[in-house]
Amino acid sequence: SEIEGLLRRFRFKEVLSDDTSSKTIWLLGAISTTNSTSDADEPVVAGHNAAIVVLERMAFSPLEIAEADLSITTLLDSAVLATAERNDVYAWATGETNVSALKPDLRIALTYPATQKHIDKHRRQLRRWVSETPELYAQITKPLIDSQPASRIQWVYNILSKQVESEHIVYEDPDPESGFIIVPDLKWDATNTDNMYLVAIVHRRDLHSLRDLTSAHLPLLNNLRSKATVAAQKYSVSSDQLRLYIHYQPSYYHLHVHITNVLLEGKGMLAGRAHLLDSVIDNISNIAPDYYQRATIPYVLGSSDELWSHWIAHQ
Ligand code: M7G
Repeated sequence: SEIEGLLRRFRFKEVLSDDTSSKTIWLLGAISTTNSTSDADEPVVAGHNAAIVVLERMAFSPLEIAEADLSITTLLDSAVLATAERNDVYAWATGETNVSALKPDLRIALTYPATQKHIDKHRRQLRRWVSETPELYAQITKPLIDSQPASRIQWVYNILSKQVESEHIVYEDPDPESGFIIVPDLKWDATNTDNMYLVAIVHRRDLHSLRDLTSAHLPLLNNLRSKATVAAQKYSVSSDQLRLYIHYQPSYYHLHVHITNVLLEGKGMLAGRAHLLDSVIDNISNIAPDYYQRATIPYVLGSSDELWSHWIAHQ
């Protein structure tokens, strides 16, 4: 096959990244345009001979699940129950099963020729925590938000002006002050309600992030809280099955709220980025009307985030 031919000519250069939770590794290498073996040291050139190979261990297939009893038998036969441990009622070990040899258990994906963008996207990022005080917000973050070109959130304006995605609107409150539009998020196929993922985009254009919210916006936030419930009912997801949160930092600086089924779990809900809407409302209502102007907010930055270099430059 074509992919096989390309993979045979792949010369490994480096591991770009690996992820233990998805059991995936990303490899960078070169696929030479000639067939000779003498060019083993040929440099990897983005957009030319560069190739990214992704290896992913596959989930248990329906067949393997059906044959799970067989897996246990072969596991015991292979007598590789190494590193067995026991603690109270809990016991664990590692082993090998050859049931999987009957069917593919590895997925290979290839990007070739890979551009520099492809390579950067998959290269492991450095990550670090920053602790954003109101002063650091004013010095570092706010200038960057203010300098964002409007084109970054053109897609938001397209939704609000109903030029795009209007046929998918799940709920709209047209009030210019306390209104918003709720649409299925890009990440959701809008079919499986277990993964329900909606996004509420507010009509007013002066709220960029969590930092801008004060008690003046409680009517908007409370309105959104209750109408999100109405929107989710269209997918038979009830009020107590919803996870509503605001990202800080968000990718787009126009206030929006993530509305998801509580069954859905993912990176977008990690501590340090997702701020629950209910807590936001409570902090503003019951702790201080200017809570988010006074709070120190910690978050994680990745080295490819635009803010990263601004924090480094500040030190
Ligand atoms: P965010 O908190 O700014 O950043 O959320 P994140 O993308 O890093 O989570 C923006 C949300 O809007 C995300 O959940 C995106 O999947 C979603 N989104 C982005 N775009 C460009 C679109 C779009 O064009 N349409 C819809 N419906 N959702 C989008």
